[in-house]
Amino acid sequence: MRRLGTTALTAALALALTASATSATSSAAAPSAAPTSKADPFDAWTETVVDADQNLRGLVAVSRREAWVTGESLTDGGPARVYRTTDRGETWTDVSPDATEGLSFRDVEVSGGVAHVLAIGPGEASRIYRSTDGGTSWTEPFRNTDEAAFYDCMAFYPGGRKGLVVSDPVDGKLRILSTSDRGRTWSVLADRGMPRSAGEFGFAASGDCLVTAGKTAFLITGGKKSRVLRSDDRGLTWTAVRSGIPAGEAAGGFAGDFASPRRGIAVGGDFADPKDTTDNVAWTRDGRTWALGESLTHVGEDVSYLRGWRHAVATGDYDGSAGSSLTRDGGRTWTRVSRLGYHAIDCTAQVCWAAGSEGRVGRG
Ligand SMILES: [Ca+2]
Ligand SMILES: [Ca+2]
Repeated sequence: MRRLGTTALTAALALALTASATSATSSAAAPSAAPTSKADPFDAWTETVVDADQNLRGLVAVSRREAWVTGESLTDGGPARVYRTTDRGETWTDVSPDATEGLSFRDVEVSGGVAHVLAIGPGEASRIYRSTDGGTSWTEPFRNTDEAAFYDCMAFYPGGRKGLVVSDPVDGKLRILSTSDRGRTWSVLADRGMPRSAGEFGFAASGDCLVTAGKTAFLITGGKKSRVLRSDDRGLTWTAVRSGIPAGEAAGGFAGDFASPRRGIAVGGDFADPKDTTDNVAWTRDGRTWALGESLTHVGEDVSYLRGWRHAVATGDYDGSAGSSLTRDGGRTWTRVSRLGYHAIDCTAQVCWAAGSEGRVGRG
């Protein structure tokens, strides 16, 4: 029964996340650039609207030139879309699979030349699409048939051969789906090495509630417990510690990023009260213990390191709580650098990309 409750709660949250996009502030161009501080690798967004009917929560930055974004339609029953640019965001090509009406594409990964898109939701709404030709054609190597499962986030290990997807708890434990063949086939891992997680789940806010660094995978959770789970054996066994970000029905850690298996940042907040940003950042220097950083002044839906471990950008945009902030000290302190907020952010060594409400994409 608990697992039904959890599924319903998360499904409800997913709907809430979709609905909120319609009430988001309409897009506006980034304020004209202030004089650039050479010390900071990020200072402002340049924004374009790729498809105003899509709430974009999936994003992968492949390079300075190439990025992919994925979303869900703001029109009832409309198709979920996938867009790709290979010219620094000047043009975006619709590379969506067929028959995606009503789906929510909340995560995309490109690794080793293969693209993977995760559709989230209860039962058969959770699916994975795969393309080896840049989105020209797609296969569907996984469709969930377990009504108790609700997949949230996907991550691949370096090289792209092995990858994991996490589902909200089934029988009281987070469920892990695994591939060892570049996403051609997926199988559910045994849950013996997973701690119990009643009422704890991942948030499908930005596709980064599950992330990897080297051979280590991390899960950032919220709900009844707000924790970071760590696996050093490809998802078979996990250890859990509290992140310090406050737990709550729609609160906790929403996403994380790691510069290495030791250095990471988690961000979050409360989707039920997004203006309450108390203690919504945590950081680690050993990959095992977490300390709270200075709180962001906006909800934290995603975070991405830039170069090295000191600089990272956190962003979020939910129900009037929006902005982007830069840390220069690995997550301890933060400076808000833009009033523009997005659901997802991903930075390469040279550039940050962001994806958000009403088809807005930022580059900076
Ligand atoms: Ca992901
Ligand atoms: Ca991201």
